[in-house]
Amino acid sequence: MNRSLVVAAAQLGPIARHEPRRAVVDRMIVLMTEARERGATLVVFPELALTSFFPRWWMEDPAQIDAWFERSMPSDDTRPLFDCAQRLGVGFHLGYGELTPEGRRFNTAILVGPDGALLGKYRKVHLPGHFDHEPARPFQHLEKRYFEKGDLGFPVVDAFGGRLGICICNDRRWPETWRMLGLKGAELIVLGYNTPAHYPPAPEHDHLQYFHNALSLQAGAYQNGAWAVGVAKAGREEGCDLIGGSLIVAPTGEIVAQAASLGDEVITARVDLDRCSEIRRNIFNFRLHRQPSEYGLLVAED
Ligand code: CDT
Repeated sequence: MNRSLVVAAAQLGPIARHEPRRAVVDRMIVLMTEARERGATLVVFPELALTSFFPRWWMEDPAQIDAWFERSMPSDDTRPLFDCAQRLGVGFHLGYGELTPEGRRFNTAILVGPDGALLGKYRKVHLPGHFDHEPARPFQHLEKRYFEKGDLGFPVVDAFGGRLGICICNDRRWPETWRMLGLKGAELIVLGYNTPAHYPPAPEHDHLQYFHNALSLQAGAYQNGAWAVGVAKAGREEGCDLIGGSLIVAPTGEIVAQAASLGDEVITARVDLDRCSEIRRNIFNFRLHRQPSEYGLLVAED
């Protein structure tokens, strides 16, 4: 059985604070169409892809906060993206702010099949930033205020001829994320990110922001023998620079495709899922070489 597919990373450039979702969806449809023309059957969009990266703003009014979230998926605004995917016969990954019927807020990503079916959902576990207003910062990073920690664990989904895993942005920096997905057999791990180029608590690392992104994806992919696709929301968004450089990484840790702009851009790569075994049968043969009896501290609470 041929287990290869063309995967697209559909990077989005900046989204203005008052840009309507429908306008963003139109941009996404253009990218999805180009991806399909280039042979893709899976298109990966960024984290919180439908809006500006709102955790940069302090907000107190619950109604104002809720306005950044989706109460249903698809919605009137997002249905054209689902319709386009079905028409083109492509699946996609989409990150968005989820408001549940119980009023809970999550930083969520879904995987949708070429027939429009919801294949999987993930809610971000590692929420970076801070809870309180910190006016000394040039911009806020209030994910801890606006989102609850995800409650779905690290699910994997059997789809597209293989096993897929999802994580979101800051999750990619944590080896535990990758290993959880790797232990579950994920062969293709998709993720979106919004990463400011300036990190106010440690500005001496600003020049390393892109390096740390690539480092995390390359190490995570290699150490678990999985393909990885990381997709940026990029460019100067409401005065805040976000790194770009969306990338597709092979199980060997090699970058096989990389975005060159800070705007809307599609990159593609042919992903042969059988290549995961190059790593998993050898250097990272978990069954043969892992030593879990020595790793207890990794799951200790303190
Ligand atoms: N969206 C997101 O998780 N961004 C963080 C920014 C750094 S922490 C303030 C990231 O890990 O890229």
